[in-house]
Amino acid sequence: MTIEAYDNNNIFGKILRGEIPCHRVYEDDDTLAFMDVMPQSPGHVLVIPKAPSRNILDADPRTLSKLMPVVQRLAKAVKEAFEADGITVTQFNEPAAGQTVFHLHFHIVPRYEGAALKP
Ligand code: DGP
Repeated sequence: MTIEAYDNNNIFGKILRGEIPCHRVYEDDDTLAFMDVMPQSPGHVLVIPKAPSRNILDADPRTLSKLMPVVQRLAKAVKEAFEADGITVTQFNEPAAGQTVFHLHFHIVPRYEGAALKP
């Protein structure tokens, strides 16, 4: 299977370059987190590496090693801030798996007992 090359023109690349706005909730040298514009639940956050990875299939393990502790930290913070009963962390790779923006990202989605996600 061949993975397409990273394309700088994806929307999260534009957010990283400051070409389009976002509601940022966390940033460090390697990572940016911001609110999803189409939240599946209030408090839906996206966490992305600053390194140019299309998805997890082409990501450098060093990129992932910096990203995952932030995903964990933000999952805990979002759970507390939104008083969620649980947190779903999802991540999609390639169109067949539901990826629509081709810069690696993790979804952090607050979940509540008995509540379905928005489609
Ligand atoms: P995925 O299917 O995993 O590739 O989801 C991409 C997510 O990105 C989706 O939940 C909507 C979100 N999204 C798309 N465009 C923008 C944008 O311009 N700003 C923000 N904050 N989120 C976006």
